[in-house]
Amino acid sequence: MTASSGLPVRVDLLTGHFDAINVQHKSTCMRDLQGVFSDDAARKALPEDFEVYHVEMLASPQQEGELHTGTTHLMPGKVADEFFMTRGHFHQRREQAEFYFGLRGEGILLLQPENAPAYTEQVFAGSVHHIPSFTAHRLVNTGHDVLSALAVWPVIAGHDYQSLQPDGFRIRVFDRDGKVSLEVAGV
Ligand code: M6P
Ligand code: ZN
Repeated sequence: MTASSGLPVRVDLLTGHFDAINVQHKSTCMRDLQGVFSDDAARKALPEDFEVYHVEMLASPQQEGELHTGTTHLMPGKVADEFFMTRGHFHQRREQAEFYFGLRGEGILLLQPENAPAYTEQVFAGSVHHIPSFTAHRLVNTGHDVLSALAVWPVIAGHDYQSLQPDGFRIRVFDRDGKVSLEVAGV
């Protein structure tokens, strides 16, 4: 792969870190995740500047037909008994799909189609995930180490966080006495 600068780009497949110029970074801290975890009081009690995850992205041409490439690094940890997770989103352009590739750590990908029950896939080094169109997606770190996953998605896809409110994803992932427990929200 070649950056638009003409310089070569390298990704460390053990970590997902890019070695390229113009890598963009987006950090998501505890303060940014209001209403995401089932126990928001427990979230508020944690340090607000704790970085729950960050995304590093290659620079992509911003035009229809092009693709974004990025790696999400999600820390291990819990808010009360609920494992750390990304905010999760539908694509604004619902018909646009995405691929995730697990690189390190252990986790779960939550997938929630618009008009069908939610389901999950195990994420691990080497796992491959097709996120279909019309399907919201969220990463959950159920392990003790950083969970990193490479993602590729259309630049026109966009993020729609609002449509998951107020109920969020219908599956939540908890640590119950040391066991990973998938629980249907609101039951
Ligand atoms: C992946 C991609 C990005 C997304 C990021 C963090 O890298 O799906 O589009 O932004 O994960 O997820 P979220 O936007 O839900 O916080
Ligand atoms: Zn997406």
